[in-house]
Amino acid sequence: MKIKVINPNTTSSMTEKIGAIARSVANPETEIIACNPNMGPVSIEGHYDEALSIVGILDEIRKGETECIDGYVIACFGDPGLLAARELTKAPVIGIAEAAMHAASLIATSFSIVTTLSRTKIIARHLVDNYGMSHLCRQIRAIDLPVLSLEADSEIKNIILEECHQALAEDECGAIILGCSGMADLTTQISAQLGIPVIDGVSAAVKFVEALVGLQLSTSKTGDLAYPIAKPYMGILSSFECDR
Ligand code: 2AL
Repeated sequence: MKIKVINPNTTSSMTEKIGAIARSVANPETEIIACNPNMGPVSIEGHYDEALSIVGILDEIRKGETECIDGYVIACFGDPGLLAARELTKAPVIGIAEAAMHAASLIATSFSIVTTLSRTKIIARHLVDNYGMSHLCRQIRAIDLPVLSLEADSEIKNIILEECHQALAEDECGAIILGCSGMADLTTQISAQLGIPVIDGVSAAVKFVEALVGLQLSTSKTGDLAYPIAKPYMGILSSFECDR
């Protein structure tokens, strides 16, 4: 099985980290293809970044359809472009926020999210509400450091760990979700120190894709997730025209 893990930002060091985590949890016979678009923001930290990252994500899904990909992971905690991506393919497409929240809901009756900048908390809140997880989500916390500091600053691990300790002490949460794909490599260490489940959405999404493919379940092409309606696309988006 081939799973394409798309880091929607254009920072290749993050893509490599995400790919390594995905490979570490994937079944031995699963091939992980980690990639990032060649256009778009270096990190996704707001609605504008998200909106413009989606074009690159959809381009990677479109290419994936010629690469015999069995399933896709969108590895940004805002799950940008998730439903649009599902329109382009029959293969399962899983966002890391939805994967993390669904995984948390199966092993705990409450969770808190620890993310990067405060301004991204509203994006996580919208997703929590959209996914019907409001009754489980105790708190959305931010370390107030940018996404790319996760690449540059080794001290940041301690800041995230401290925020997770506070979540455990103050939120009455049964699990913690790390709300950025750049934190994917920290779950084991933080979970061991806190003694509660700490969930990384990249790993959860890979395992959900494997499960869905194993169950021979594909994205429904009935209704709103049907392939996009063929029509002209103008200007710089003309190559995104769908002709099915
Ligand atoms: C993210 C993420 O997962 N990747 C990125 O560039 N921005 N989301 C976040 N809340 O930090």
